[in-house]
Amino acid sequence: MGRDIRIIGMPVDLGQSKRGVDMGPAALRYAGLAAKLEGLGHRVCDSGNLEVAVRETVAAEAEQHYLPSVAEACRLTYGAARRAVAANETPLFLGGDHSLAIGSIGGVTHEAPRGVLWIDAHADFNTPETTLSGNIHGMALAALLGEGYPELTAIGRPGPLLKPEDVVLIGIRDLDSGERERLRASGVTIYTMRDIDERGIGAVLREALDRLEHHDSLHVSLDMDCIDPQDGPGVGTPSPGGLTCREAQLAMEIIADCGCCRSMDIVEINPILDRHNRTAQLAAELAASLFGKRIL
Ligand code: Z70
Ligand code: MN
Ligand code: MN
Ligand code: MN
Repeated sequence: MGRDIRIIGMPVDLGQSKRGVDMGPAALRYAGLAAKLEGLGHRVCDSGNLEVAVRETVAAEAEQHYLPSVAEACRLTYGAARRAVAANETPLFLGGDHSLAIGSIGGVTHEAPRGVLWIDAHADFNTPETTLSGNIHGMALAALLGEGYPELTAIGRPGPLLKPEDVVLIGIRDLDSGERERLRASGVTIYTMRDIDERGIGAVLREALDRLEHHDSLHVSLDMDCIDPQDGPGVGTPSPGGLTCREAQLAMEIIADCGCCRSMDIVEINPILDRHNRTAQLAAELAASLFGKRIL
């Protein structure tokens, strides 16, 4: 039985510094995302893009790293996520930078918790105290766990939107020093690139899913900088030593086998830095694998 997939674009680029991430939703649409999912038997409905301030119109927020506008974008995303889940749809959020996940994950967990697979080179676990860049996309997961700017932790509902036992990080290889200390103390499960190199992506993914077994729904938050820059050059913060496209495909196929992924983010694609849209094309193929595409 196919799913009702709801595509929701959120072209926020204010959570980071490089220009071009706002073009991510278009790049994913041009890569044929909806047709690929329809080809698998799903019904796909595209809501277009949610509105977010254009950087040039909120220059006065620059010194606060655009916190008011990022928070507003997350509130809109939260509402759209909540409505999709209430309509029994599977929302697919197209970023934009990873700050949008405060809204998407907050909204999809409004009625009931779900497990989160956060696949990223980074942990996005900074707070205003530990950040070196000031960029809010590097604080998104910390905010979901209730730590950081009150403007971000108050979105949607009071209290932490996730518990540490609801979250598994995969693909991690680039942490700031204060962020590393916070992450170690947090109780979230972390699989670094070392774990993947030593044990293989298949074993790591199966154990990650076991860790989230107490949830019957999962959210996959896919930061495309998890991919090695050789295979996915079109991201704002490329980090060497990442997942190959084959490892990422296998990860998606193993998650698909569990049948419990009910929402997804695809974030951080920067078409200006990409080559012939290949990072968006890979992301669209990964989404297809996550939602049931099989080789045989
Ligand atoms: C760094 C920071 C980051 C994504 C880069 C990088 C964070 N730790 N997150 N790309 N998605 O600025 O906080
Ligand atoms: Mn990220
Ligand atoms: Mn990242
Ligand atoms: Mn739980």
